[in-house]
Amino acid sequence: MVDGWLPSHPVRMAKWAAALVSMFRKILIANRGEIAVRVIRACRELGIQSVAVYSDVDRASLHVRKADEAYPIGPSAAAESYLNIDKILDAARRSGADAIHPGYGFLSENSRFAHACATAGIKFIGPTAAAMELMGSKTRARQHMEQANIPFVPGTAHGLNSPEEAARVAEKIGYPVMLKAAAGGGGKGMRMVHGRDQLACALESAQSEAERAFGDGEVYLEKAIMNPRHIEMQILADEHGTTVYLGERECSIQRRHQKVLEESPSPFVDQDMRCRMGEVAVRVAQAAGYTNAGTIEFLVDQHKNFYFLEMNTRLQVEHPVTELTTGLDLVHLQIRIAAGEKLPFTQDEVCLRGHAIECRIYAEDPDNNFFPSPGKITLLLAPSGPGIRRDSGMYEGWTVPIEYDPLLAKLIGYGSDRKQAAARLVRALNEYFVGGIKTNISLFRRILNDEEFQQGRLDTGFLDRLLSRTRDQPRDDGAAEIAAIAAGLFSVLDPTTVVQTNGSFGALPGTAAAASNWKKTGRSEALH
Ligand code: MV4
Repeated sequence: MVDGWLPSHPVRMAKWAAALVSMFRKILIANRGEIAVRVIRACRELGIQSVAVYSDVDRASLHVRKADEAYPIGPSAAAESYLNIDKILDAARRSGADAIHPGYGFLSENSRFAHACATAGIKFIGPTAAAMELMGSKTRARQHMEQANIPFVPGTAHGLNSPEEAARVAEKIGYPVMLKAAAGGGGKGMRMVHGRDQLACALESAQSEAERAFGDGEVYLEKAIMNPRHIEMQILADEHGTTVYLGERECSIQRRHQKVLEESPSPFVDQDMRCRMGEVAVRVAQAAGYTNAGTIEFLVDQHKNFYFLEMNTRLQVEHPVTELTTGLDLVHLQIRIAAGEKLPFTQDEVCLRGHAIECRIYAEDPDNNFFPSPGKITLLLAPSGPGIRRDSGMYEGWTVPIEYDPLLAKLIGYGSDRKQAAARLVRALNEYFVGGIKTNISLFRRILNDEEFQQGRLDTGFLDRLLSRTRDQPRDDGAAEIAAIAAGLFSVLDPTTVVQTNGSFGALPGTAAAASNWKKTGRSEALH
């Protein structure tokens, strides 16, 4: 019953075990890929039956194979399957599931879904529909938090009605300012404005972009923080009024608002700052009446000032780095909280140990502007070993579909300090081989070898700077690459054939013959 290396008190553990009587019998996972597999694993460990749902193109996906049962929910288009509330609730009813875990993405932050689950008498493993709705609007959340002494970026807590109003506020707080969609997130409807002359035009385009993207054109204004860091705080809240924070995650390494590498702890955050950020995060969650796992995002400036940005009302992709540094299992705890249990530890008992770094392995081509690279995985050599965790949704022979997010797997390095975590990660990345499709694995070697990264000098511009540095370097004419391909081909071709074609490439006596047949076959497979 121990969830990690928290001190285990006999009395508390006995209560914990007794509470299991009211635990769910069967959980439906309304998701796919690595996160569905992650939740299935937690269910299995807790003795709970798991139910997968799948779209047409996902019928042979890993989550379908790993779950106890699986239900088809329709065509490949997400809108007709993973985003279809009726179909998912229908599968839940047919399977007799008493709870639904939404994972991340898809319906995970849809308050109508949470509401529909409650109406159907199925427990949604996450916050209430009301808490999700409050956090869905940045301006509403901001108004709601005004009493709770939360540090916000200076700006407005309501939508702008005119360019004149925007200009008055901008004049007061000083340019540059940021225009943001109230319903936004992910940078949609966001504009940086450097002066009065750009303001009216930017406001109009931000409003129409927000209207198109979210069906809500409300746009508000904040002072722009230059070269900020993105640091977020994990919280857990039970349904009995206890909220704790579990340390931060440094998420500044992003490309086009897509996180690429995350770590915990942040190299920028000291114990005092962590404590202050954690207390703010707990206040935000409590002011929202929040329950279950959640994340408070902060923008952090160069002077270590931090500002509440938004709250993510779901389990996040990068939750493993927090699991490794706290020793807690966040999915176990989500399920137990949803089942009505009290948190089995206090804030004082949470102890952070070591360092964890996560790489998001995507099916995309780093040499072609990170374009998606779907297709069949012909060969898969997966790393493991000391300090390595791999959460993966792929297997050899599986075809990566084009229809969904291209996240294939997460590779997490853990060590007693940042240097050891990074070294283990580099070692594991070099062991990783995914044949048949392109992946971004090579990008992580570049990041981890970068001097600024190694010094922990990160901000949200880090990755763009790294990528433009290498892009500007003169490329060779391809001769080295051609030579490498030729060498690879010759090394796996039958030496007798090679001699017939060109005697000069004949194998030296004893070397080719001595080479292991296993090695040869492996290389040959990899070249297909
Ligand atoms: C900002 C900002 C600077 N100043 N707000 C981008 C996504 C959205 N959730 C918040 N974002 C930002 N808000 C102020 N007042 C800079 C960003 C930003 C950013 C934030 C987090 C991670 C990556 C980012 C990349 C570009 C801009």
